[in-house]
Amino acid sequence: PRTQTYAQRAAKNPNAAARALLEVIERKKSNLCVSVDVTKRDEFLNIIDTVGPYVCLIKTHVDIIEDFDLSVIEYLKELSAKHDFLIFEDRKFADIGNTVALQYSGGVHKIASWSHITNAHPVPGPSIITGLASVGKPLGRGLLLLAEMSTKGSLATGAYTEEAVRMARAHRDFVFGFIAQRRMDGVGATDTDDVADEDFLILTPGVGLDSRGDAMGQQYRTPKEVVTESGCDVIIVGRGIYGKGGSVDVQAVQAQAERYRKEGWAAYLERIGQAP
Ligand code: UP6
Repeated sequence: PRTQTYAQRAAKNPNAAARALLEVIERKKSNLCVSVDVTKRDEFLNIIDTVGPYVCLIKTHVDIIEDFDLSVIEYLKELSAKHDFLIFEDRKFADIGNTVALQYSGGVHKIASWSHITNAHPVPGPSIITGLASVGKPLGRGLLLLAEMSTKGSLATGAYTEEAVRMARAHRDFVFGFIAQRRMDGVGATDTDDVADEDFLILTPGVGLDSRGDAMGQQYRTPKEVVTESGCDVIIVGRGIYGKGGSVDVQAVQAQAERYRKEGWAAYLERIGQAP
């Protein structure tokens, strides 16, 4: 996968959500996912409408929106159709199967009904995948496991990361990739595992061009470090695009989105050995 094009990988991927993501990446020449971590619905929708043309994916934390109601989701879905991007609710599920199935399908947010992709911590073991798949698989959704984190002192390393990859390998009908900092092809595989045509997508947060971190343990790397050197597939950028939040300076946000899109795409072309 490291040296194949997104289009080549789309053609072979058995997971519908992964295929859809790879196809939109190729169509828009964008491996940029913007993480829209703001607390007011108007600002949330305004940023998404502004960055929409430049992204393959919008990542949300809907539970931080203060004035949330389901009309926010209706607008979000309209913007997804208007600008041609997928939606990823970064819910980081972490409970027993029965509870995560309820959290995924119900509550105020009804995540499964609108989010093409969501994610989970592997800490409870394989039952978390079974629980989420019972809701998401019939809807054609896809799941990412958090195999690593971008934060200083993260405990998701070594044997934990390897176990996460083994869990995913055993559930490739629903799990199509990882939140991680590097490629995971063949990680933790034994001699009997068939990993030859394994293609897990790697979506990577902790990306910034102007800063190496924040005051709360976040660590940033550049698109080149993430995509060219570590072989990741999608760069996830939040504050690097819209700063501290507040009022949205449309032109500045647009310029940052195009800047990160360009950097991410150039890093990919370099990785697959094509000159930009
Ligand atoms: N995120 C990380 N690191 C991880 C997993 N997820 O930063 O290992 C998420 C955060 C945030 C976004 O929850 O929404 O990615 C990063 O935002 P930033 O670019 O503003 O730091």
